Amino acid sequence: MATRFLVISPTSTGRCFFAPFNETAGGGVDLDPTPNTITIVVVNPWHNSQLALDVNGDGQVTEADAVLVHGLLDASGALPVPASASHAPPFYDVNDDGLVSPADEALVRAALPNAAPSFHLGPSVDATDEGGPQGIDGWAQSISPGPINESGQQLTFVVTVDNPTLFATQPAIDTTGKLTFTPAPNASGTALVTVVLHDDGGTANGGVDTSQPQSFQINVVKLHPLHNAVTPMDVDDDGHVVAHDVLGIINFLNSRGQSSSAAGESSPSPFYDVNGDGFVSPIDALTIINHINFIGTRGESTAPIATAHGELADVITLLALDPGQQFRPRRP
Ligand SMILES: [Ca+2]
Ligand SMILES: [Ca+2]
Ligand SMILES: [Ca+2]
Ligand SMILES: [Ca+2]
Repeated sequence: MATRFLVISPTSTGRCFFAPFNETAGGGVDLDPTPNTITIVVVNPWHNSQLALDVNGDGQVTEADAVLVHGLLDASGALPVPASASHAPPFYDVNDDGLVSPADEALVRAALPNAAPSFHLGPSVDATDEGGPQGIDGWAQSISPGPINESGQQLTFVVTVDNPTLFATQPAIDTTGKLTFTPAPNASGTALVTVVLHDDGGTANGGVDTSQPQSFQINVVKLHPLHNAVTPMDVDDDGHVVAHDVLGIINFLNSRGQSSSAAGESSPSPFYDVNGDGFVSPIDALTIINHINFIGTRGESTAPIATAHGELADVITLLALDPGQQFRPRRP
């Protein structure tokens, strides 16, 4: 129930008029000119005087009430309550100002509990262990904090991975939906990545600030099987480049042949393919030998040089004479 105060001055004829709510002045009712001030009580037919936020009159304040108001709004911004309106739902004019405007929708939405954010995942992703940092713009789509009145909420993707060893930098998704991660060199396998989206709208009054989880896969393929993508000459991946790394290659060649394809190897290590050409050959052994010799002559290495193992001289001599020759180095 709205109360309107209307000041009326008598006309020159001694008669005056007033206009009912939302009607054009002049079409009203004759009044006795004696009083010069009257109070007119007007009922706003599009205002729910019992529960102002309950637009559809069902006794509850829900998203449906906001949707009703939103559906009546247009580019004009504010629609006057029609004079012909009857006092029945929907009661669009929440703030009882005689207009249906975005302010009415905002009042309803402000009273609603926080709606869960939502998004759509992109497809599974393939990468190689040597691919370096990966970035896929717009990978997550339809990122929303909820209804339009929650557009100011801050969003955060929370990403968990069941196989974190596959990554040098763990997968992450920013608020634009860009997916980033860096595969770990030498890694291979599949990670199941689970994603939820949080907003900062809170959980008061039954609100929900977290989306349902969604999952996708990142498949990491080792680009060069049997090749150490981190330290190519460290065949056994023990952190040192020494004669034992050479011997690993020699033994592999003796058992498998002079030049063996690295493709199809089920085990990613030892890393016999030093030069990463897809084959294990005497060249791979020579690469390490030359390196050890070079470091040794420069006197720069404090690493355990191969000569300490006693086999290096044999390897150097035989491979230098004939890189294609088969031989079995002497065991200590
Ligand atoms: Ca209004
Ligand atoms: Ca929300
Ligand atoms: Ca090593
Ligand atoms: Ca090779």
